[in-house]
Amino acid sequence: MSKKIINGYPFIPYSKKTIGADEMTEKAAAFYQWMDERRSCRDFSDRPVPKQVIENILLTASTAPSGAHKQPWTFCVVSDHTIKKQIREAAEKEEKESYENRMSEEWLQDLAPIGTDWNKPFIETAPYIIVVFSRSYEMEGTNKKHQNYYVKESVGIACGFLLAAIHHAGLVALTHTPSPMNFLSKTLNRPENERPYLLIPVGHCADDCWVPDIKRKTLDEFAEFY
Ligand code: IYR
Repeated sequence: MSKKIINGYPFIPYSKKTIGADEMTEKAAAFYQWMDERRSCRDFSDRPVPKQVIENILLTASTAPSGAHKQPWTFCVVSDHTIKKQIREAAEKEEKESYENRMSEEWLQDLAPIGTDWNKPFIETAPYIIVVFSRSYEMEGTNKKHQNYYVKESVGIACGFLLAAIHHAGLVALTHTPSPMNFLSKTLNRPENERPYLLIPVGHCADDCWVPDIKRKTLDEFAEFY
């Protein structure tokens, strides 16, 4: 294989088989239709999921681009019942406070069509909870800090890949945002350079699963072509 050196670092050739316009059009439409079937689910089954499936979903997330290729993320996978129960209790405590005292009237009204409240049983029901942490810096030894770049953007993109991989595997997820969520750092004993980013239950959807009847914006509503 040929190699070339840029700035003293190795580069390798990257070639992607180009496809014709017809096949491209078909593939893009098919992928959109498939992704359009994805829904955030709150009704989970406790049916087990092979660990290897979760591993491949995580590996897919890790193919995301990141600032200076720092890959500033840690995915903590929780299947242990005791830890899930602990996380549920802590999340519900914060969420109860949020729903009852911290969220504005407008926010609560905006959430009404989604049907959420402070109860989060899915944290215990789903076979896996993926808690995503962002890493703002890396430590070299005990003293030297190395900054990461565009951390929120990078971790957000990785979570997008994760959700697509979960959907592709025939599973469902919820991007849950308990707030504030610093309790997750404590419960999972995470280091100082990590901050919780999202809590994502993953599993099969329940036999009796309901999602809000909401519509997505049309292309005209969310895209501008110049
Ligand atoms: N964190 C709360 C509220 C909530 C926020 C968003 I953004 C949602 O899309 C749905 C709910 C909760 O998870 O219930």
